[in-house]
Amino acid sequence: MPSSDETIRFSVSLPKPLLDELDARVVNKGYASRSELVRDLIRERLVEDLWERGETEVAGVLTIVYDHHQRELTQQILEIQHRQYVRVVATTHVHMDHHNCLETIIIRGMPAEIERLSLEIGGLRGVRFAKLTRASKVEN
Ligand code: NI
Repeated sequence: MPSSDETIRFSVSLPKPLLDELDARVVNKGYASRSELVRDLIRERLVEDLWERGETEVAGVLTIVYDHHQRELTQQILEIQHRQYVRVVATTHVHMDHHNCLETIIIRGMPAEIERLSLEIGGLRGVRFAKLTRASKVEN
């Protein structure tokens, strides 16, 4: 019986063009091996599936760039963050120039709630960029 963290080697059959794509990615992204890349792809997919199923608490990082001169925008962003259905764990604020602020907001909660909060903040007038990075703990 293999232990749970044991690495098991198995072979995969791929059409040649797909393998070429894989190898090109290994080189371009600086992976040490095909295995390393395939492991990352599988983990990425597992995290995506967790978000899609929506049954487990996950974490996300919302990155926004906004114009802090836009009236009441900063206040609106703060008020949305203070709601109870998700937990804002941390925020980092960088004053980029005279107009623009960049903020990263780390959020924990159920996927749908994090998505909702991100859409709400991203849709505020004066928010010029909003991107949610979907993350989760990965067991293996
Ligand atoms: Ni600022």
